Amino acid sequence: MVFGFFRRKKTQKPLSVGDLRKLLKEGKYKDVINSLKERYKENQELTQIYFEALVKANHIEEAKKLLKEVGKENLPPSAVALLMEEPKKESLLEKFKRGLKKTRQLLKLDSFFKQHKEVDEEFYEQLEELLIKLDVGVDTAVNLVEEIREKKFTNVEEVKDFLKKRFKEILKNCKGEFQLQGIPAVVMFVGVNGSGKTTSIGKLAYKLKKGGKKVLIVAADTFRAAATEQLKTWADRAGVDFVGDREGADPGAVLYKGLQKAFSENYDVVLVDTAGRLHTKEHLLREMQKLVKVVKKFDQSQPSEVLLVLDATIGQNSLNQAKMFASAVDVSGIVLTKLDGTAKGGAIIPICKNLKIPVKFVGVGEGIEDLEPFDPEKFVEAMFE
Ligand SMILES: Nc1nc2c(ncn2[C@@H]2O[C@H](COP(=O)(O)OP(=O)(O)OP(=O)(O)O)[C@@H](O)[C@H]2O)c(=O)[nH]1
Ligand SMILES: [Mg+2]
Repeated sequence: MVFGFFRRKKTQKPLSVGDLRKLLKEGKYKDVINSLKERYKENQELTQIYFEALVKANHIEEAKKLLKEVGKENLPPSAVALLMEEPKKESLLEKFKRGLKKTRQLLKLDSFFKQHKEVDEEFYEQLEELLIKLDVGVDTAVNLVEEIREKKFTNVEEVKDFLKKRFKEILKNCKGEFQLQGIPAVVMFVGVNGSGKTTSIGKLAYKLKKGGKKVLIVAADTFRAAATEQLKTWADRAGVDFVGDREGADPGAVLYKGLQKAFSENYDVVLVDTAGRLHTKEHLLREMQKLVKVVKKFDQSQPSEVLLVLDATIGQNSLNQAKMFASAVDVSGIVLTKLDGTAKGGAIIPICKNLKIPVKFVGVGEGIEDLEPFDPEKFVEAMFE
């Protein structure tokens, strides 16, 4: 059987130039690469097709090597141009600005300060209203306006600068470094359903992989149908390895299997997805505790991080969720997702003030690059710009 399989493969006719071009057109770059890997040097046409497939499949290093080997004059100019194109890098400030677009547009923070010329009673009242809409919390809004009154500013710009300074001071207490301690470092993601755990794992896996880490994703959410499939898709997108099982499997057993692989195959990081909903809240929290125990069986000092994923669009309501999870497991950091989907960008302030859990990452969109470490300075600048 096995021999038959190999024989069949060996005697298979190589794909023709026409077939290869068709595959290219259909976007089946991997098939083209596999078919030409051993024979792209046979003639220039095959080299060109191979090069184009490498570029389009984002195999940048191999494409650059081939370019150097054969020279750009022998390769299709459009593919060469595509390869040389610098991907437009968005700065952290730009990313936060994009993430805070709704907050900025709907609340018109910037024009608010431009509109007002005088620091008068009307200004104080409108400022308080604005801060409440921003979801910084009523107490904080009232207190900040009180502080501003006491300062007796005469210029609106001074008020804006003062507010920026105070926001930064408050948020500085919530800045926390993402910790990867131990090899492998185990990072667990917890949070209610729909908060963005799976998506954030995909984004973080991609980031870590780009940073040269060997990453394994483990699907310990076996409760929801399609959860494993969704996570697998993210693992493929990020180009990292994956361990999962069928729906309804014991999450602890899946985690055990994943950790066995991670500890024996030299992984640097293990990212663990967990369920967002079980039969009851108590059941969910107990499950999280059980998963932590499984991790500790492998290494008492793990998990390196337990990240609580909170959806920014629900604003301050996320405080209750946070308290619930923190009552069951040692939450070490927060991932605040969907900042781009809300005008309540200021909710990070009460989250920071009340929870005293550092915000480690912020999600600013659905794309694979839309996760950034939380930087209070840039965050506040982006909000007011
Ligand atoms: N706009 C935006 N959408 C996001 C962000 N993060 C996650 N989402 C979306 O939120 C939805 C839920 O995200 P998931 O990652 O599936 O959430 P989850 O916590 O894994 O949910 P369960 O598996 O049901 O527990 C998806 O449609 C995501 O695309 C973000 O930063 N911005
Ligand atoms: Mg999920």
